[in-house]
Amino acid sequence: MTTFLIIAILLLVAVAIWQMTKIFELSQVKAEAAQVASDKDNKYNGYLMMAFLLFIYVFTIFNFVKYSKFFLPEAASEHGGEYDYLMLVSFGIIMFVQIITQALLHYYGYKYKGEEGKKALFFADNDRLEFIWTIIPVIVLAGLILWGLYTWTNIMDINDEDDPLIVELYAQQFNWTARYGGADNVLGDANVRLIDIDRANVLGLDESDPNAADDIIVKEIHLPVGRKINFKMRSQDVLHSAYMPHFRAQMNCVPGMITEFSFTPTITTADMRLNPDVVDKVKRTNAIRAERAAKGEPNSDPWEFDYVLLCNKICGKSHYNMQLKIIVETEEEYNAWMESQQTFSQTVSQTVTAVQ
Ligand SMILES: [Cu+2]
Repeated sequence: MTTFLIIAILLLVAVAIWQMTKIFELSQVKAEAAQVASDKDNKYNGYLMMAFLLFIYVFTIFNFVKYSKFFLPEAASEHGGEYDYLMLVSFGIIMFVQIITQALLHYYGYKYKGEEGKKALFFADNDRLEFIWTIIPVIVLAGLILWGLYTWTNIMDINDEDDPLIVELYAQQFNWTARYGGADNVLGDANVRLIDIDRANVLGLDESDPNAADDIIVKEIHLPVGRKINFKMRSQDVLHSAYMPHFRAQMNCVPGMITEFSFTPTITTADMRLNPDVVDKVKRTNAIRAERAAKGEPNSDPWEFDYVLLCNKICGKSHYNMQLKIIVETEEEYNAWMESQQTFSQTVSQTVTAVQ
């Protein structure tokens, strides 16, 4: 009710101001037609054009200075650098064109402002001009698209060369589960209809498939640095999207089919924590968290950087919180971690004994 009253009062005040301006305008009417813009009005608008141009430039620079700290740090995968470079060049071209065209647009608006006695020139068309402004974008865009397609094909060339590690990412509302192929690096068959929570078969592995027995199901992904990883994505319910921003990787997870993405991690978690951009981000975040802790608010524990797998497709109410930690480590550390994990057959037999 209070909100309604406030809105009503604001509306009435707005109407009153509008009416008062109208009265003021009417009282200013002189003998000559006040509706026709005078030289003074045109000059004023011309200056406003130039002021707006300045505003665009200052605002752009301000935003870059203030918000570029939110950019992702250096890419942590082999293809990531190429991807970032393509993005940087695309943005460079867009910025260059934007700066030039805005300057021309506003400057000509100012230069050719209306003046008493000045008549606009009628100009039907100009073949040379049309040719220039068609051919330049055609060449630039064709170059960008070809380069983009080349990069895309390179990134999406998923093959079994160089002995890749096979990792399954399983999406469901609202969490991720990962599965490794075990000693044979081959994932056992799985089907959503075989899911049996009571027997810890959370991913629906086919127990009759010998490849499934040594599979390892985990809630934290460990990746050996420098080894090619082939991810195979599945979804249990709706569309999800496996997004690993630090590795510049994203692929939709579609119910009923297996999608793939492949990359080679190049920077370990420990090394990434020393990256100046990451150090800076951790410092800023922990300053905010310390403030929260002082006020006794939640989410105030000190934060440490980790790679993450996120969901980048709005899949329901807890979509925002669908994430899994990724740890990139040396081959030895990875092997040691893998040794400490239980295989699918071990967890299933344990559950069966517990139930009995
Ligand atoms: Cu999701």
